[in-house]
Amino acid sequence: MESNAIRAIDPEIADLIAQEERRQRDVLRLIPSENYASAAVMAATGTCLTNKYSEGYPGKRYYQGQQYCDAIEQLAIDRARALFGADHANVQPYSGSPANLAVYFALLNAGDTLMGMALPHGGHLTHGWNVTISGKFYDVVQYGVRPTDHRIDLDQVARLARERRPKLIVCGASAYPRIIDFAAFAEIAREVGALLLADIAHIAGLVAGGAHPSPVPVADVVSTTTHKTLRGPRGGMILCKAEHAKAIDRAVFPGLQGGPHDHTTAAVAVALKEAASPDFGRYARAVVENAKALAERLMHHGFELVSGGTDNHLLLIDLSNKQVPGKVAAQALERAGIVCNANSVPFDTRKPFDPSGIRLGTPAITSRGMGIDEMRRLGDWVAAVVAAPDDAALLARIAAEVRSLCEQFPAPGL
Ligand code: DSN
Repeated sequence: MESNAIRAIDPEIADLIAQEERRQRDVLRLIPSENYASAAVMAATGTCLTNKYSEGYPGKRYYQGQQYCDAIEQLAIDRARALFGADHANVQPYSGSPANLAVYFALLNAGDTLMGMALPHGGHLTHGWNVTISGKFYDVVQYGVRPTDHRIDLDQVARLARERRPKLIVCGASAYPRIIDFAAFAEIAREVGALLLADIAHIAGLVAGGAHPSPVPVADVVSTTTHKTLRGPRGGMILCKAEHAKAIDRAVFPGLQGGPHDHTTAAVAVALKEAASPDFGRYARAVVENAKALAERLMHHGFELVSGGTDNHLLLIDLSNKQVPGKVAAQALERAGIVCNANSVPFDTRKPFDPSGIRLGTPAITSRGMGIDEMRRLGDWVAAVVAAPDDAALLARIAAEVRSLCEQFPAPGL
């Protein structure tokens, strides 16, 4: 939906946006952390709210002129609490990484012990990985998956927790295709006197739509982004038990951030309203059904899936048996109109920038209305590309077929 206002001032940027829009229409977008926000969500981000400063919280602001921003933020908070059944919601984090940092700032002191899932096993940078502030400011202990079945090793989690007595345990992942047993994490946290943070950035939409168990009843704090399976604008959110509300709010503002992005807050409110509809529950279930169908088709073609399949929105494929590095596969797939990302697999022997795997997800293509038949076609295309990543004619033919499939399933919001 091109804006004439942008073209009038800056045709160069208008052209680039138009080309990106065409790209999003014409390709199969399989990066599991991406989606298509609705036209309503995108429209809310492009409003006059971008002009306002609202440091503070509804009813307690530092600047005047807040009658509408207060109402907008309160609606977003109320909808987040209702959708997830949370005592308290903070909708101001700029995205997932600052949301997690705010949680650490609220609950930990520098040097305290933080336990999270290792990045190469599917965790996230902000869960204590050594190159990040979370890895540098805290005494980090990392758990991972079992070599035998690639499931989170809860025995290891319990053993490490007993040995190291972390103040905070983080569960949640960026590249883990299975259900996370939040209740088991909560039990371990309780046993060792730790607090539990569940980072549901990837699966928030599945949780909201009832397609993945919710951590809200058992975790002290839940963090998320708003733009992945939840299908909102780029943003973050923290849900927590009432007893942590003050500390979380203080850590977000003034602890870590300045004024909230009110245009994003409005778009978050819109997305939360959309996510509360029965349609969204159907969407969340379809995301998982599609991921399972794609997994089955790929396994039928001899692909090795980390953990042997999926329970959620993503698939992690180890391409070692195909003798094609992840990056080569991802680049060839993009030439065929199928966009994913190269990804490390657990116990990878290759480097993170040139890993053994690829990560595929179904949130965006499911938002286009694609279903089981399209997943089978997609699995066949992926197999053909990985079998012949240098065959330019084949890649061009598949790209044309992908474009014609995309025309049958219009991209929402574009
Ligand atoms: N970059 C996100 C992802 O792709 O999973 C996580 O922050």
